[in-house]
Amino acid sequence: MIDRIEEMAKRALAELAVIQAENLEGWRLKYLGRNGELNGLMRSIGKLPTEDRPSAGQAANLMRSQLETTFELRCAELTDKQDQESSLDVTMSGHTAMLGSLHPVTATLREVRTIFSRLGFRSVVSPEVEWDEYNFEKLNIPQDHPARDMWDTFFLNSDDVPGSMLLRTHTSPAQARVMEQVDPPIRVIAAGRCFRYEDVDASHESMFHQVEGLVVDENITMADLRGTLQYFVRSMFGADREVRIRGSFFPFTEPSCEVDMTCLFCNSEGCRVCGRTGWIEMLGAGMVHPVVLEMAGYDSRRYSGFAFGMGLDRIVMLRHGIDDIRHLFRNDLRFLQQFV
Ligand code: FA5
Repeated sequence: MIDRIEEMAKRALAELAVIQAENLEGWRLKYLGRNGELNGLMRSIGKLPTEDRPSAGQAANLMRSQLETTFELRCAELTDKQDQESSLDVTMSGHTAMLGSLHPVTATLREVRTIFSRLGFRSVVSPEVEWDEYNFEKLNIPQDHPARDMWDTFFLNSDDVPGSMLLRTHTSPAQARVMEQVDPPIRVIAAGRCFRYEDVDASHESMFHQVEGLVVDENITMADLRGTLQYFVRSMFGADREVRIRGSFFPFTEPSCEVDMTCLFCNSEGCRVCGRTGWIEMLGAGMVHPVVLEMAGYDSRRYSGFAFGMGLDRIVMLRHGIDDIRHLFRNDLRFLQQFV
């Protein structure tokens, strides 16, 4: 009997050594199952002479525990192998990566840059944290000028003069910075964040974006300003848009103007968006003030120029029919995913 048990165990272990994962359960039933070979042998121990039964029973129990242990080890080995192989399975479908997308303000800014680059405008950057000198003084807005009230902002304490550093209220300081670095001809745009102490509502934020434009050369006139902005408006909003120029005031341009375009929503019929006027305000602009040219070291009898500053967020709102500027900066994915 002991020989038969040993022969059976040898065969079982040899099969187990080369078995594939899908055959493990079959092997277990064949050798260790209720009706398996080992139980068959154990049942026949009862028919042995009494004196042979203990040694045969002992041998059978020893074999059962050896077969069970080896079976468990083999199961673990094959499962590990399967895991490793499956992690390298290049045919398995992967996890879908969450793709980000451009914020509507960034996407629109890229388009604005492309349109102006076609007219030969270079894009420059200018600091968001600015000196009072560039945000105001060099733009013909001295300390006590009432226009400062319109552009109140967040002041920072600098080491030298407390309050002389601030978060810029517009992108116009870029004008002074560019003019102090290069000689005409100049044709640049500068875009970025601006900050104001603001009564926030659907069209006013305390942080918003502007795009500044500056052209300085000999013989630049209002006609160049109008032609440039008309080209921009029609490229951005369609060839049928008209542009209107209204007189206005900015301390750093003379003459100054506001530029409107025909309302997109009602085709100039008059609606809620355009306040029933048929026109939508786009930006502030004007001819660079001779005082500003002189402060930059230019001869204002030789050079003239125009500048404009438009609210980028308002352009985004017009393009996408967004009725509240605050949606743009709340980082609500339900809003942002509409622009993917
Ligand atoms: C200016 O900031 C001037 N620097 C523009 C300029 C540049 C004039 C060059 C002449 C020459 P104003 O404060 O009007 O102007 O702002 C220009 C545009 O910025 C506005 O038409 C509007 O579209 C946008 N804007 C102003 N304040 C806010 C605000 N709180 N939230 C969102 N957009 C704003």
